[in-house]
Amino acid sequence: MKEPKLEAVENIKTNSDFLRGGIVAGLKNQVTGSLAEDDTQLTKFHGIYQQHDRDTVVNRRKQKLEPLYSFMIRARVPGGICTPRQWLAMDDLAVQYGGGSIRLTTRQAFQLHGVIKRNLKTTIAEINTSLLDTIAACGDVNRNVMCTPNPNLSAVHQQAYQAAAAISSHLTPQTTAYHEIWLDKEKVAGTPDHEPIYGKTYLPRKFKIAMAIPPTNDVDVYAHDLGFIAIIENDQLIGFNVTVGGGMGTTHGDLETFPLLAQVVGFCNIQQVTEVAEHVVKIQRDFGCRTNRKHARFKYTIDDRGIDWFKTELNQRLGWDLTPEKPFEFKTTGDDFGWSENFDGSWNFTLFIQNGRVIDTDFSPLRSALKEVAELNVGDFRITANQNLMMGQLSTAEKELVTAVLDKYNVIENNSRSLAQLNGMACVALPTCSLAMAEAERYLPILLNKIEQLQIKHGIQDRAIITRMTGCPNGCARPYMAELGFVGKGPDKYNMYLGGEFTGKRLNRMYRENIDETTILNELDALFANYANEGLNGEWFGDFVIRQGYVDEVTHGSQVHLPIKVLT
Ligand code: SRM
Ligand code: SF4
Repeated sequence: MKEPKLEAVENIKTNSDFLRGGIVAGLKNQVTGSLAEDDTQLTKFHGIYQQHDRDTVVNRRKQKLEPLYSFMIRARVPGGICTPRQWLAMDDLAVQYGGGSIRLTTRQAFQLHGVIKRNLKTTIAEINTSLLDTIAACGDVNRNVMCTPNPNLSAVHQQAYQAAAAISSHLTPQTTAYHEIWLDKEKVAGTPDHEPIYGKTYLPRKFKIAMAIPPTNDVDVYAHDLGFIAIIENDQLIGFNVTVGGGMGTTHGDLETFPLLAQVVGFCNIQQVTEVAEHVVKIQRDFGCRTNRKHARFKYTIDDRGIDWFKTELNQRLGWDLTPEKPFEFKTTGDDFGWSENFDGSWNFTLFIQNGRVIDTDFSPLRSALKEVAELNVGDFRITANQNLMMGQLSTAEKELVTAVLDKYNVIENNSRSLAQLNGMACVALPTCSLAMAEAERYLPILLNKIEQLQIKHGIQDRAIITRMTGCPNGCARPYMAELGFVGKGPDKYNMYLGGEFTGKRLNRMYRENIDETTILNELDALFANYANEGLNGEWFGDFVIRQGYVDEVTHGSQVHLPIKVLT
């Protein structure tokens, strides 16, 4: 039988000389604001996406101009924690090169948008000067390792965070290409590149790891290729339950693609975490599909071969067995806003940042406020997996200083938004994302205001409903985990999903396809009326819609896009 053809990206990686390709020459080419197609695949491994402004593309075409190319840079922040000085560095770069805006991502990282080619190298170099980096923020490698950022249980958090940082550093590509291209480091003659974990074709697809600290599942651990759930006994971290095989990305109309929830496969102790991560990654390197990128995520490797195959393979490679999983309980996926006190008497303040966009507007000088907080140089900054920001580890005196700045700029008001807004999350989508089919970041706040009005109408404004929107089915705001999900289908049209679980344990299911705002609001009006009348005390919306039969519970991700049960 003829061997299936490898995906083109596989050849690009193989022939790239460990991720160098023609990037250096492309950066020097001043004729175009873009890079060569093959190189745009490679720059992803360096944390850079070529984009163009989709708002202006038609007009520029009429003027016979090439699209307005620029680059999105993603900086890795393991566990989402950075210093005030690093925040200031990102702020400065955002003002100089990134249109005055910093984007906090759903994976606790920074993104700068709109960086033009001639500023790319300087921006990357300056990010590195601040001791952050961008390598492996994107590409077919392990990405930013997430970790619940809340330091309430300080000792446990510190250990879990250290484990997340250790995994991140252990799985970082070893090629020196990044340092040569962006930091002008000389390649040492006679030392060939070597990728001990990835090999020269890296992974078949992106790979994502999260560490959750119960009772908070803010990182949506079940949406990840590999997850670690901290097991705490007598206030001590004793190790982690290991989860594998989660992921969100799908393609409209292609039922071979679907989101999947990760499954728990056992328990390991703290010292074993990095070893487990390495072997899981190597299993995906060796068995992941390289002939179809739509089938190349680890979730399909596991789904195709079965969880028992995976456990045997992992235990064999480790040379020891994971022990049985230990009990734990998640209570929420959300953030606790406002001040909270740590067990050692220090303080954290969590600020709602709408869809992670840090920018000064006529209504709110948010960027300036956070810059001034960073200039105090106290505590640390923690990006949450819900795109919000925590200012952590502040003494009582520092708490007063931070409060004064937040008050001065009136941004503390952010936290008084409605529950609808506070529990909403949207991906970037238009105008920068080349894959967006509909608005998300720019539209969700508008829709949520209307949803809030419906909640008020039915007297359920005190019920938190996890609502997420993405501009396409790739799932960047993890919409298939939401109690109420919207996925862009075309301009102003969305598929609507119902029935995710408040603590992130269940996928939702498509309820209506390709609907506009009026239909969305009509549907919700009826649903909310029923929820107000028939909802049980304390019953989450996602549980209610399943109990009431609006959608059947999803037991395998392949059902997410199947027609719902027909209502009588
Ligand atoms: Fe994502 C691609 C933005 C989290 C699944 N994602 C993209 C790109 C780079 C579009 C592209 O390939 O050209 C988007 C850039 C938009 C822009 O203009 O900034 C993009 N993804 C984002 C961010 C910024 C969304 C946000 O609003 O915060 C998140 C950055 C995370 C980070 O810091 O690393 C982001 N993306 C996610 C998540 C959520 C997560 O990881 O927890 C997912 C779903 C989980 C998963 O991976 O299964 C996700 N992004 C995707 C996919 C679908 C992958 C798949 O398995 O099919 C794509 C498309 C692709 O890879 O081909 C994609
Ligand atoms: Fe772009 Fe789609 Fe991701 Fe949104 S979900 S950022 S539209 S790739």
